[in-house]
Amino acid sequence: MSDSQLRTMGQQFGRRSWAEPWKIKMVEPLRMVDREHRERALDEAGFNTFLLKSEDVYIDLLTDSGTSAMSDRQWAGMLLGDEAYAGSRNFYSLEEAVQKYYGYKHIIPTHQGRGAEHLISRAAIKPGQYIAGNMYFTTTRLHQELAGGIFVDVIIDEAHDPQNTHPFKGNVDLEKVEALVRREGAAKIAYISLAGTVNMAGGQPVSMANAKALRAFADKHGIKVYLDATRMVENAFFIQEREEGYANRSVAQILKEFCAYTDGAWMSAKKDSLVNIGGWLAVNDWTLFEELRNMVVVYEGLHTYGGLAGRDMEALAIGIVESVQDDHVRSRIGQVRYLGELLAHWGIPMVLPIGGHAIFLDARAFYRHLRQDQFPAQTLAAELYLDSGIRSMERGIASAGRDPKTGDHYYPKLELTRLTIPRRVYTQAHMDVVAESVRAAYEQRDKTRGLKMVYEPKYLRFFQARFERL
Ligand code: P71
Repeated sequence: MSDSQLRTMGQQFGRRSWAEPWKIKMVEPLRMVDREHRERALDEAGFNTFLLKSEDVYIDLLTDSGTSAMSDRQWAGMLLGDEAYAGSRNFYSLEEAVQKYYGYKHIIPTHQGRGAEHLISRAAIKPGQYIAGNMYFTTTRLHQELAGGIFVDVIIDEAHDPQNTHPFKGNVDLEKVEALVRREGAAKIAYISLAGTVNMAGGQPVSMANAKALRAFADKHGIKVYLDATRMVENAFFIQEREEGYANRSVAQILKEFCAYTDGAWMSAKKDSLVNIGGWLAVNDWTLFEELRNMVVVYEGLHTYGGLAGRDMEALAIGIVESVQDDHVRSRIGQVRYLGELLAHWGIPMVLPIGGHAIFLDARAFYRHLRQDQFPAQTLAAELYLDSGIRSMERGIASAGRDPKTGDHYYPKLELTRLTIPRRVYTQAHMDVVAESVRAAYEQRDKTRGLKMVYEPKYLRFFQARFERL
């Protein structure tokens, strides 16, 4: 071998290179627009990346939700759609896949995650009750609050510190739950809301030991545990990688064991399960299931389609099987890690350890001269778009919204800009372009001005809020 300076990624990391366990058979051309066009587009979008037209975006890292590439098998499944109003055979494929891989008894399809959140929140929360959760998620907490519940964050403190490298930063702090139970009494706790790879913490996993301990705690007090299974497959990969005793268990085995410590789950299948639309709700208790099955016909559709077409349910059933393959998860998280390692190597501030679905840039550390109510993370999202047409998402003060009691902004500890990687969509070369753009924004950080909010909708304001430069 010559002593050329060019080295593969694997060589740079001192290992053999790996590659994706698939090849590309259909492509979607991307449109590249110039800086002047981007300035106009961003202005028209009120500096909110949610309001950009997808056509004006080059590399779209807004979300990993519903943005995955389906496989040839899934597309073939679309043609097997049984579009009967009732009892579609695709519902039974879906039910079987959820039972087999997640292990719950009774399944209700929903159009996406928040459809399921709506139903479980209404059925399981009495007004005035508390929900203890390992960090809030926007739609989850909103549905809990709309049902009259009060959300209490019980994630470990490490999760709020971007630099802390705890391997399971998604863990529940049992002492915090215990304190809540002592203060309010177990009857005032509607349930424990446990999420896999906690989104707002940076895609950070929960350990199996924590899930087990939580189960024991919940049993002692007669409290239910419901799981947000949206990215639970990715969580299972981290357990395989990091937790003693799991290195030789498959992702599928770990997933099923973890779910067994919970009483039910809701799912946005648009993430782990590799589909563009879909969700479900699953519980083991028959009485609760009957209530949910009754409610789904009011809000989503009949209990054998829940707002989905037959073809969507088939693609989802196949997506579940593909999603739990070890090779798939390893390369999916490996791509996120590739981008993260480049950025970390260049000293870019971000949440560590690198999470499952995204890189979360620490916007507070980018823009030390901006106050949090000058929207640092929103500013960084705008700057990245201007630099290269990359679309990211604010996950800071704009996303956190306002305290319903006082009307003040919530001031979350984490002020992050998320670069979310869709599954099976972009290549390593795309990741290189993204990394260089982040570096360019970082180099400009001292010259960057913040934003002010000039329009604020009442619910989930970050979706439609508008901003102007200060
Ligand atoms: C994400 C999304 C989609 C989203 C939602 C709200 C604001 C911005 C983007 C959705 C989730 C999620 C978790 C852990 C439930 C949902 C709702 N995430 N739980 O990260 O991450 O599911 O979108 O299918 O209704 O971009 P839904």
